[in-house]
Amino acid sequence: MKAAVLFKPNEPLQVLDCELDPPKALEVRVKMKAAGVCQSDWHVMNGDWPSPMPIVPGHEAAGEILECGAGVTTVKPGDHVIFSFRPHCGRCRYCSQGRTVLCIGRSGSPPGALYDGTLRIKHKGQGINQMARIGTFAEEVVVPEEMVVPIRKDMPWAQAALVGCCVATGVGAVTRHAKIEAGSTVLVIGCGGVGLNAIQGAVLSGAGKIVAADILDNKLEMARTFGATHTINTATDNDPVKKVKEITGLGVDYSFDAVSNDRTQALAFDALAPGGHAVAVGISAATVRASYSPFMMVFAEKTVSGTFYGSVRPDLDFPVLVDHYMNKRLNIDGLISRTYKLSEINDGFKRMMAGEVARGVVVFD
Ligand code: CXF
Ligand code: ZN
Repeated sequence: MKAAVLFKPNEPLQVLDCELDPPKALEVRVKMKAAGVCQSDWHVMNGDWPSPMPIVPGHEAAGEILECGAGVTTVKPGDHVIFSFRPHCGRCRYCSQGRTVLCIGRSGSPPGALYDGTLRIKHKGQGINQMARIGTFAEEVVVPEEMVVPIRKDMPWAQAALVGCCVATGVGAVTRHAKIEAGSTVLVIGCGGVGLNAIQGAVLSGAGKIVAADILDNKLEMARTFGATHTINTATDNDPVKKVKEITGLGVDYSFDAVSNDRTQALAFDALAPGGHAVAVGISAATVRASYSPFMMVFAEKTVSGTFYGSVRPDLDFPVLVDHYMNKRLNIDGLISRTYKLSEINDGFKRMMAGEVARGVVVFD
């Protein structure tokens, strides 16, 4: 089978013929059907996030179960699944609380390998890691059973793939993490895959004004089609906080930062109304620091929090998000700006970094 392999940060991916070892107990072999191209893959590829090498990047995908190892009970060959990039043991204190994205039960195992520490993808005998233990830019993968969520079979593949990262993260940030009230005013910073989904999460929750901020006009136009009522280009507007207050009066009740650098975090905080809540959603490079005014946190009772994976519980939330799409309550078609073959993967990253696409998706035969 073919897989796109990164041997060193800042090198292009190489699409190579690889071997795949069969699933062991509690593992499944999955045929990849569609895989989204996400900024997080780029963080691995450019060395922002230290990762074991060589590695197959990719973590947002859907596929079909081909084979189940001993003891697998939740899926069977032929099932359609969406990958969940967070393992959850079901037993640790966080899983017990229902906060499965914080699971610590698997933290002893290496990040790019199966739980027993072995690598299943090989190229000429050399073991290849799988990003987030998935590695979606491969025709087939072996992953732990708990990292796939079965879904209805009438869900189209490319749309299903996006549920696994940007849809879950953006919608979940609003509906599962912040749990905004109907009528709330909302600011969303960064209108890529995650930000557009935060906007539609706000629409689903009955938000009032939804202000979208980005540095690119094409992204802001897209934000309008996803439900933003107002837009701010922060590259050309020299006082976006003032603009948010002109639109909303006091500032927003909730801000969602899909970028999470020092400047966007400052905007997320400063644009809040008294009592407001700023949520960091996007994952920055590990070195980024941000600063807030503790004075305002106290006197204006502002809250700052972070959400990982939109605080979703994949087994519960993915099938619901899929139903929302099938019932036309979520727009996923509009996120898919381009599709690629696996052989075009490097072009997919180039276009993402040029800001040309909301999401590019690799579609497999
Ligand atoms: C990332 C987080 C770290 C593992 C891979 C996915 N999240 C979203 O893109
Ligand atoms: Zn992602």
